[in-house]
Amino acid sequence: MTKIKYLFALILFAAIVYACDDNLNGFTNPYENVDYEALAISDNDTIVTFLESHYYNESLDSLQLIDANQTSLLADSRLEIIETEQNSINYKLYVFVTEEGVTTPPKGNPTEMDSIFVNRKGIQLLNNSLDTDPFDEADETWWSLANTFGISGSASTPIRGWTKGFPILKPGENITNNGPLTFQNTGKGFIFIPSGLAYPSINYQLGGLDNALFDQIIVFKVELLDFVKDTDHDNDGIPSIEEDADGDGDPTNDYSDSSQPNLPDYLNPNY
Ligand SMILES: [Ca+2]
Ligand SMILES: [Ca+2]
Ligand SMILES: [Ca+2]
Repeated sequence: MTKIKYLFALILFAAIVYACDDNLNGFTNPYENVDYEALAISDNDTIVTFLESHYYNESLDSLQLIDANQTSLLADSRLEIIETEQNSINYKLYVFVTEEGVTTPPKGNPTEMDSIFVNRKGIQLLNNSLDTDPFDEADETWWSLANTFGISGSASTPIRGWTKGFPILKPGENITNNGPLTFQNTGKGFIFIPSGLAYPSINYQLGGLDNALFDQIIVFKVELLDFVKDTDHDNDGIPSIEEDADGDGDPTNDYSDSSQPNLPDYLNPNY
C-alpha cells in the first residue's frame, strides 16, 4: 500500500511538473518583435518634435508650448546633445540645463563612475506633451552612476540615460548648518531619454514582471545636489574612473582578476 501511495505521489508530482513545464513553454515574450533600431529613430523624431515646439519658461520653471516668438529648446544654447551607443544601437540623449551648478571652489562635473545625490521627477512624454502625473518623484537620494551590480550596501544604479546625462550638470553647495540638509546654487535641468536608454523591453525576462515604462520615452526634471568626486567604490585608493587597466578610457571593461572574471576592477579591492 505504501508503495502504491508513493507511486501515486510520484505520478502526481510528475503531472504537476509537466503542467508547470507546459506553462513555462506557454510563456511568450510580448516584446520579441520589437524593432529597437526603428524605435530609436522614432523616439528621436518624437523628442526633436517636442524640443522644436516647446520653450523653457523661466518664471514657471517649466517647459511650455511655443505660442509667440520664444526660442525653442532645440535652438536654445542651453541644450546639450550626447551621442551614445547601447545594445549596438546609436542614441541621442538631450539635456537642457536650466541652472548651472556653482560651488566655491569649483567642484567640476561628476564622471560616469561617480556617485551622485539628487532630486528627481520622472515624467512620460506623450502626444507631444509632458504627462501631468509624474510616474516617479523623490528628493535627496544617492545613486551610483557606475553599475554596482546590486552589491549590498552600495547605491543603486540608475538607467543609462542618467549615467550619460548627469555628467552634464554641476552640483551645488552644501550649506547645512546644524539643521536639515540644505544646498544652494544646485545644477538643474531636464533630461530627455529615448526608450533605449530608459527601460528598454530588451531587458524583459520571460515570465518576468512587465513594466509600464518599457519602450517609453521619459523626461526627468533633475537637480544635482552633490556628488562624490573621484568615487572609489572598492576603497582601494584608486578612483573608479582611473581603474582602467587597458587605458581605453572605459573603466567598465577591465577585469584583471582571473580568479573573479566577472568582477570589474573598480569593484575589486585587490586589483
Ligand atoms: Ca578603486
Ligand atoms: Ca578599460
Ligand atoms: Ca580596484
